Amino acid sequence: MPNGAQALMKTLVDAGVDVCFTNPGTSEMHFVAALDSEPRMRAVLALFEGVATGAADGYARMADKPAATLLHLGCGLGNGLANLHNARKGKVPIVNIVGDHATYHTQFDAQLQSDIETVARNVSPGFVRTATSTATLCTDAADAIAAARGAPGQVATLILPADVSWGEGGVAVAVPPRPALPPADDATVQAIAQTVRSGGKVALLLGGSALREPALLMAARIATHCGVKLFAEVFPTRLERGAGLPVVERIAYLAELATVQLTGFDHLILVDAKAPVSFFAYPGKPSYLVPDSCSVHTLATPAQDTTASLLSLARALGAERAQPVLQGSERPTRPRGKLSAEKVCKAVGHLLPANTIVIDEAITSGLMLPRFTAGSPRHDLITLTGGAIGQGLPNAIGAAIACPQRPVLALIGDGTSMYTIQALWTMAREKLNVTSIIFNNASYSVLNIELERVGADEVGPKARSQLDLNGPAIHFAQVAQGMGVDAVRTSTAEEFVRALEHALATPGPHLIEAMVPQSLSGIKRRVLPWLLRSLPSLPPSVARALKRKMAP
Ligand SMILES: Cc1ncc(C[n+]2csc(CCOP(=O)(O)OP(=O)(O)O)c2C)c(N)n1
Ligand SMILES: [Mg+2]
Repeated sequence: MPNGAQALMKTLVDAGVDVCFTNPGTSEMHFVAALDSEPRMRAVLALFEGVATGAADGYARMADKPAATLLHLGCGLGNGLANLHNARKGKVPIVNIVGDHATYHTQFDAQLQSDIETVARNVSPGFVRTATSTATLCTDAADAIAAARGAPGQVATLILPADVSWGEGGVAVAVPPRPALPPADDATVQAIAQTVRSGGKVALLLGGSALREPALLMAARIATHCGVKLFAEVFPTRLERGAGLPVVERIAYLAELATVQLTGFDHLILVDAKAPVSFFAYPGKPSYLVPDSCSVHTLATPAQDTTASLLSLARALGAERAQPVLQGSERPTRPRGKLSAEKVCKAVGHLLPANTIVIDEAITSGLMLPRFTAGSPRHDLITLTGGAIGQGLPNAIGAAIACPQRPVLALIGDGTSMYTIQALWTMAREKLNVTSIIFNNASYSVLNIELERVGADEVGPKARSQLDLNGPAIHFAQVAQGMGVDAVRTSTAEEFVRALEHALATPGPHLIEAMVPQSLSGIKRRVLPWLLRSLPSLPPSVARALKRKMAP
């Protein structure tokens, strides 16, 4: 008879959950031991829980099925919380397994005792369960797996007490296949078709699963046939883009620019997306970004089949056979001279291999990435869904494990990279085909902009130093080499291009440190708040042209 952990392992892999990102402790030792009882389970060690949870997130975004995590009690879960938060916002499925003290041990309030369920509820509102017996453990696990991959995907937390894990008499349980999602009902489709035909200016706002090829193609048919604009949510979980795919305009991060994009529309139709709101509140500025004169309609919720819903809408509009407009193939030229963030993005667009998984956590250094990669060969783009930085490097681990044949390119800010820099060690250990590009601008640059935007008028040296990474300066190539990753520091575009060519042609992980000035500094940074404030008073066409220039 297997013990609880062995039966749990079988339940997981039988349900297709065959990768586990771990950072274990004593309470998880029976789970760790059970890994060898199940050859189908791949176990990947992360040296910080934020790496394990972010890897599980990146894995599920690319594999379209959950991985498991293995975390150590409430404290380990707490360390992993930021990336579970990003997964929750991206509706990404994760089976989040958290070890706990033996059930009879909790009464003694030992050193690591804490309220795990309370920590978990923040990122796992739909499913938190503490297993209470070995006999029922796998039923709990099956429920967790079903919840994780439910409609929509979510983080499902299963708390695993040590004695439940080591107890004899575990019984593996089969998990039923994921039920098909329903499409939008006919009345909704007809009402929205009527709205589209009404003659007003209409936009579709696509999010979640609607940013994958089948839904995008259907939306693009509607767009061509009916003159409808296509927007994508600001931070997609996974966006399929590039040459041969439909073009969608992402809603801008800066609320002022998003307002420019949405001005003039009479109807906004949501497809697995939320009506746009400002990332933060700013004194005197609106939080809700949809203009008062624009009405919002929902074609499909995250719990519905977006492709089928768009197909129904296309049929209702006679658009299902329209030729969608697709992005043509075009690449920027090879950049030259002193390196800048813009030239890094240009080099990426110049060299991007087909089917690359691009992870954008470059913050201010990635502003030109969408423009320079728009016509590159088709690729997937993963973005920072929940705004909690430190997602990108861990995501790259998971994406590379989910798709071992595809190159993974992670573009990461220097400040951001330091949250989960240990991810590099796991990349080296697992020999993953990941190229990490770190933009070393020695600054939390974006926060300098935010400082001005929130209207903080007295900015002294103590405030400035909270946003400055220059003392001591970090040498990322050396940091990476210290963790076993092939790495190089580059200061010119020529060096960078050579390094990227080498990284893309050579298996295993690479890191390229790009020494760059801040993208928005000096006069540009000082003018920005003024420019943003003046946008509402400019003619819409001028405002739109400015938006395209600032955030293409
Ligand atoms: C978990 C978490 N902590 C802090 C922040 C606040 N924050 C947002 S961006 C940022 C700095 C990013 O710096 P960097 O990666 O160097 O990008 P840059 O601004 O220089 O382009 C910080 C600290 C956050 N978003 N998430
Ligand atoms: Mg920086």
